[in-house]
Amino acid sequence: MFAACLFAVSAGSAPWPRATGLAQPAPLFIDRSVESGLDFVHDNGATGGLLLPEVTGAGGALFDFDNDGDLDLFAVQGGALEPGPRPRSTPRRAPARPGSRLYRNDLGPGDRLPRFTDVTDRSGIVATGYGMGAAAGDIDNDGWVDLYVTNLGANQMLRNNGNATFSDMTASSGANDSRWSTSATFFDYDRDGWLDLYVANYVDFALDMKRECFSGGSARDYCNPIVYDPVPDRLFHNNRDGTFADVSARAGINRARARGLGVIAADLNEDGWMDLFVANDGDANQMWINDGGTFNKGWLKLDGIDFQGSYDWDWGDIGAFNVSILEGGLLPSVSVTGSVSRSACLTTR
Ligand SMILES: [Ca+2]
Ligand SMILES: [Ca+2]
Ligand SMILES: [Ca+2]
Ligand SMILES: [Ca+2]
Repeated sequence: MFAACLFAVSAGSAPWPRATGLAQPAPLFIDRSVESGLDFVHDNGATGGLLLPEVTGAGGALFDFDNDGDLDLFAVQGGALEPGPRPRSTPRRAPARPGSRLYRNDLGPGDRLPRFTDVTDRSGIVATGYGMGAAAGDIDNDGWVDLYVTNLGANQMLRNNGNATFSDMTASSGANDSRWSTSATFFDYDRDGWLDLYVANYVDFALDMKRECFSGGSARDYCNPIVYDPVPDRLFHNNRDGTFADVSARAGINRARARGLGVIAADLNEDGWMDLFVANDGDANQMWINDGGTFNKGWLKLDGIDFQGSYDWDWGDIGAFNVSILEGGLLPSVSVTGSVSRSACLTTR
């Protein structure tokens, strides 16, 4: 049975109470990026054209690419979408080097602060597309974690060679998707011991399709994504030989067309088959229950009311921008975060 909890905080309503005369607690987190060597600066490429991709990126991946026991970082970069002068305010600092970057974690014994070194060039990674996200997983079971990069345009499959270098096997793998992909996850949907790949796609967009949109005050503004048609997601089956097959139709995935922004995989109903939760932007989210290799919309019981797997809590165009699995309970929980003002959590019991 599923139970769910919802909470919403309006950013424009009552302010947080202010503590008076009390010692402020020490911060839980301190930004150590620069001193740890993480000099990455994301560039959304904004030139004043108000292009939708400028406000959708980007993510990254924490994974141990060199198998030394610490997490390294792949930071996904945007870049220029069209020529033109940049507004003075963006980016705050120009990226020192183009493209997505791989940082090796050089944390040593006794070190309290990680030290990251940009090893992109020596890794052979050339990821200069307009990036959105990345997924990490060992696609060939050789013990070295590989990487998949989602882009506005062609994606990339990067095989970890096990010697601190990567090979671009996008073409030979057959796991490309030239649409606007945002998020991806590796998971073994058919339980054959080989990681398969789910790619969440967003909207049908190209620079020659850009539209002018206006805010309520009639000033030009970024378009609501509903201006653009959604495109279906894609499921790739790992053929165990370095290639992948598009099984979206066979698995039932392409029955849905929605503006996907985030995807996670977990066995939500504890039947031994990995399920999916896809967070969409402005569209109903999707919970796909894996029925032995094909996917059906799942059901969620919310305060005694059953919701079908595609549900929308009437949040209008808030959508869901991030999903993550929390493993704290008896069963995985899914948290869906839409913005700083609205969020929801779904727990399974
Ligand atoms: Ca490492
Ligand atoms: Ca591998
Ligand atoms: Ca598999
Ligand atoms: Ca399941």
